Amino acid sequence: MENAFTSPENIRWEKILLFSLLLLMPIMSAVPQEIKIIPRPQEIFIPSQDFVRIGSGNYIEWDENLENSARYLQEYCLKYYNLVLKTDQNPAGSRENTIYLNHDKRLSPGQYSLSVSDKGVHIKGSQDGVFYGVQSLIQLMPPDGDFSGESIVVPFVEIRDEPRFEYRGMLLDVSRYFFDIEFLKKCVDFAAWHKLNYFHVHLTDDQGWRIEIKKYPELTETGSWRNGTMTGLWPGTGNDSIRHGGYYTRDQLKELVAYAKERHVTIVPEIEMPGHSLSALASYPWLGCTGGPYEVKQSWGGSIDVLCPGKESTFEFLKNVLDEVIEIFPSQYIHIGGDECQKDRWKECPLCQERIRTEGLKDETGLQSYFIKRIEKHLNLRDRIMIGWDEILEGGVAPNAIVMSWRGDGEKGCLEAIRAGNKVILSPSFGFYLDYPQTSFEDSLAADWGGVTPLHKTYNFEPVYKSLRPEDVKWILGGQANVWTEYIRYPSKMEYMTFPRLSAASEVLWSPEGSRDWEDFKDRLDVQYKRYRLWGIRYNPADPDAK
Ligand code: TNX
Repeated sequence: MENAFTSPENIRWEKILLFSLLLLMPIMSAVPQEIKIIPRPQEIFIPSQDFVRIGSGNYIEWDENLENSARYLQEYCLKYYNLVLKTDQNPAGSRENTIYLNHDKRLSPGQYSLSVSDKGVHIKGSQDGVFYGVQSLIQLMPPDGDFSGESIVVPFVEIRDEPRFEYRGMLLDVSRYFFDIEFLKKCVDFAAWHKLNYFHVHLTDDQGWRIEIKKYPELTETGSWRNGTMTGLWPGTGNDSIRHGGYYTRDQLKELVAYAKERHVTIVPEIEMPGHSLSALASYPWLGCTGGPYEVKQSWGGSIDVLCPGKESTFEFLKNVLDEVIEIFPSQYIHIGGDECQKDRWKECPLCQERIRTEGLKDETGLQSYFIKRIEKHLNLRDRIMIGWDEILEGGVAPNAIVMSWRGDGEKGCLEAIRAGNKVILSPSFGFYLDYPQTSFEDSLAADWGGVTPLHKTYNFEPVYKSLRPEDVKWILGGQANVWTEYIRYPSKMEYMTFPRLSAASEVLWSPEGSRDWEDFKDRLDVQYKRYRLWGIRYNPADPDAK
């Protein structure tokens, strides 16, 4: 039946339109995308509007020890563009449209240069630097993905770049809710795409023990399961009575470490002590002052029952646990928690009181300090550096420890640590806690103990506080964004809470302070959203200026 829309006249026009669109298509796909990289590189120069075309059959040539970055890029191009690139260590000299990965001894660790010109794509630097260069190259590729497998275009550009801070981290709490190992690998990808180099896994807490320890099987038999979880925001509205738990085997964790290493990410394990340890106490009640019985906690908030430093057996246990942790994780940093330890039990415990007397300690705060210092000594003997939350400053800080400053805007803990001669990593709950809601109209259940953390609050956090003296700055190792999971049950929610704030945090930690520009960041965010979709990341699409 003919009608106004299918009249021969209209069909002709449709054909013409379609034909001209088809003609335009190769031109459209040949237009390189604008250069919008997150975190923003230090220097970008655009010599012309020209571009290089990379297609299936083209090569990635790599210098010795850079094979890892070459393989990563090869896999990336296959996965997201269906491009089949070849890799080769031997420079052939005459190949067209080649990506070259080369050492440049003049560049310091983390620095890289990236040049896209009629001579091809050249990335130079140290091992880490070249990997970061590859990450920037990835962000020069079409953000929409293109699965034709024929070719993609990469715009001409000259980039020189380096990280502002040496420690750039994110944390996932896997104790409050368990996330499977595949999701932890995805988190490593999140880190790598943002040039973050540490992924801190909060493996133990009152609500669950998540790491297999051969010597203490009850930790996972008992300690990794709870019989229900509180519902509603703290202090809660009830209990779901659903058994929840899970743990990672040693092999799974070693696999994670290897996966992360290929992406230049170090996994920092955290074993909480002496507070936040109820899952250990439930497994081995002799670890507590009262001897129990204890249960893996079903609600959020702290626990009055903590590890007993009056008994030698507690230290024996912790040393054995840490020795197994060290076997799995090559990280030079081992995190021992140290936060929010309630001292009520220690006040009533004869063994703790005896310890205070015999060691000449002032009080229970002194006992916490004694505890942490003993643990640090053990880790130092094994050539590892201890990290602890800023409470480890109380009662005298362990001499070589790194303080992770989290309370408030992090400034107080930072200044105290530096005055005591300790290095600092900043992960302030004001700005870098990604479990807090992103907007005030957020309707999902989100931790409300720290208030709303809009994107610009994360973006505008400045780790070098005005109160610091110039000579203090070198004590700041970097910073970390934390995803606590009391109200984050599933990976999709984790992503929704994390993005786009992790992108903002990465710019705080990577880019020069002077280049931070909110309007410019928002402009680049539009392309980042497309990349999230390409990478299969769920994100909060709220207006970036939403309060
Ligand atoms: C404080 S940060 C905690 C965590 C909670 C978090 C919730 C820190 C060292 N302790 O145990 O999960 O707040 O935002």
